[in-house]
Amino acid sequence: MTYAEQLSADQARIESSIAEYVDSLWPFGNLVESMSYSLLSGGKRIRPILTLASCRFCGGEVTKALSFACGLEMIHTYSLIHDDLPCMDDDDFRRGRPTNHRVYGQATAVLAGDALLTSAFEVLAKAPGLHTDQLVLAVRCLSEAAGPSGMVAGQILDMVATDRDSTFEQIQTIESLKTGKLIEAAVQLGCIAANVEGERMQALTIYAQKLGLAFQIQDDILDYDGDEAELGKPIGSDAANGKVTFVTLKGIVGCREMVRRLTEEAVEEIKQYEESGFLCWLAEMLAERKK
Ligand code: GRG
Repeated sequence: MTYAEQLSADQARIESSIAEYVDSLWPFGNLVESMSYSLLSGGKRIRPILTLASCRFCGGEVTKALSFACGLEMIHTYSLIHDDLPCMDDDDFRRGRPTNHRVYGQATAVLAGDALLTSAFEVLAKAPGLHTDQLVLAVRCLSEAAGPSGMVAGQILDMVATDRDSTFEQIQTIESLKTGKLIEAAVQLGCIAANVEGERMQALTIYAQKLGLAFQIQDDILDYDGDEAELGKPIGSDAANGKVTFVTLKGIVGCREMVRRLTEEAVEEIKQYEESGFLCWLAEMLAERKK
């Protein structure tokens, strides 16, 4: 199987597992419809793909990592729904479609996000085929990454960083929390599912830190000069909001260089391992992404 085929197969696994979970819910009002609208709307599934790939890299059975992967994607989806709300970024489009609150209204969008955040931990705690210790470790890993010392901390720092004098280090700190922590958790959840710690988990965590930063810089590049049709949302929102980004601090050429360097460093961290092929390929692919 080629790496591209493996990626498609894993994406299909994730889609059907998420769809199965949503189908199992009792459709109170339009809550489940609103959750499904954002959960099953063409996301790239990068984070759950990383979880499955890390589990494989550690010699684990990928089916054992599937619930962790889906729970993580639920957290990511909740964060996007809430981030798009009028009280936050006030965005009208995501993935080429109206944002959740534009379709279902703000109150339902808030509840859909809340429900996904809660469902994520339900799905983790019920992951089949794993020891209770692994389930507890996974819940701990994801709650630390998503909560007030992780993604939510990054979001509040981003909200208050209206200062046009923000430095590169300040922006890097915000992004490593807001975007980076879930990407780190993605690989760590794969290790936990495979019951592997130590050197491999450490190498994967550094790989994820580099990858996460490159991913965010690429996001800023795409907001500056991406293709709106391909991205599924208007570009230039950072500039319109007067946001300090990696592009305003380092310029487009500087940002492209940083993405290249960070990708090389990420690959360098894991390439000594025979099983690293897919993860190295994925890092290269993300550096070239257009959406
Ligand atoms: C509201 C608590 C709370 C947190 C929001 C992650 C986040 C924090 C906001 C998302 C805003 C944003 C555009 C961040 C930049 C990087 C990023 C996370 C992009 C979206 O992730 P992708 O590209 O999205 O993986 P898809 O659509 O593929 O799922």
